[in-house]
Amino acid sequence: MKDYDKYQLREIILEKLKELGADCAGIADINALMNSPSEQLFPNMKDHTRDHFADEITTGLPHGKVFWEPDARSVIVFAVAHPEDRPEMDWWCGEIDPPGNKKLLKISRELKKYLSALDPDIHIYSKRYHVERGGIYLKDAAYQAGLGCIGYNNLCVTPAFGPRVRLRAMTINVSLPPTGPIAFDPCRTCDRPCITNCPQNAFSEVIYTREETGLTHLPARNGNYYRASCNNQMLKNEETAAEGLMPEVCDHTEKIIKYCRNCELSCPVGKSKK
Ligand code: B12
Repeated sequence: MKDYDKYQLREIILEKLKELGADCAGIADINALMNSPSEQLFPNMKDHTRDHFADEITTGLPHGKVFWEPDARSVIVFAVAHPEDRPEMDWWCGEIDPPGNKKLLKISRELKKYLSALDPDIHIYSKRYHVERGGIYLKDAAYQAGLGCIGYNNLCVTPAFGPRVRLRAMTINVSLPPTGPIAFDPCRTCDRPCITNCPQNAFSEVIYTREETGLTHLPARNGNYYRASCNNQMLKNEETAAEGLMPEVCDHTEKIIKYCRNCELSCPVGKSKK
């Protein structure tokens, strides 16, 4: 491998991500992410609705365990903003990825191409979306990379865009200086419209406690996010989806699924930013 200054390589990566269209990016310490709060809670979750691909785990690991490439040393995390006035970025066209996901994928492909050309000894791995298929817990990663904090809405809240971002991660075989966590907590002084605007009251009951789980970091901070209720809304969104055309992703009509985003759209953080 070329003799890089680690800070220099980090800047090259973060600059390139910006150039490729990422709206936020950072580096997480891989050790801080091994056995992160989400990974610890996962096997003890009280419901496992919507664990995609649970029947076809590709990592060979127990369900919910994160696969780390043996030579991975740092985690690159980036986000693409999904502003309220561009709702189509989050719309599924049947089973076809929303435009926002496609953009994230394109950025990771381009970054990989760029770094491999820069130095063939750099190994960079695109992490899948689902943990069952080799992904990582993206909110924990975003927190560690300094992209934001985990709010009362159980989402990563960024200073510039609030929670209205979608995340993606890659691992790299170079130990880079982490860019996070950062001191940022807008939720402390907020009256939490994210919680009151949930159509399924998914935040209305404490499901997990520190005592019972042994964890300091619980879903939605107070252990009051219930996945099954949230998922009921997603199922409703699928059932009520109307046929339509999204020419930018598909050349024929499909069900256009617009999943609920109330917990992110009602968050006041970063609202003035486009
Ligand atoms: C499965 C999944 C779902 C399931 C279940 C969600 C769940 N939380 O259980 C369903 C389908 C219901 C769902 C719903 C939604 N999802 Co979803 N989902 C995922 C997925 C694939 C895995 C999440 C998971 O299983 N977590 C495990 C459980 C155990 O953890 P948890 O409930 O999240 O709680 C943990 C964290 O909050 C953490 N934590 C809490 N406080 C702190 C503090 C610190 C310091 C740290 C380190 C950690 C931490 O610890 C908790 C465990 O104790 C991720 C992608 C990924 N690979 O990470 C996207 C993801 C979390 N979803 C996302 C989004 C946007 C949504 C929705 C808004 C729907 C939509 N329109 O896309 C809703 C919002 C739900 C909510 N408010 O939490 C985004 C979040 C982006 C962001 N800004 O944070 C992600 C990251 C996908 C992406 N492409 O960016 N989702």
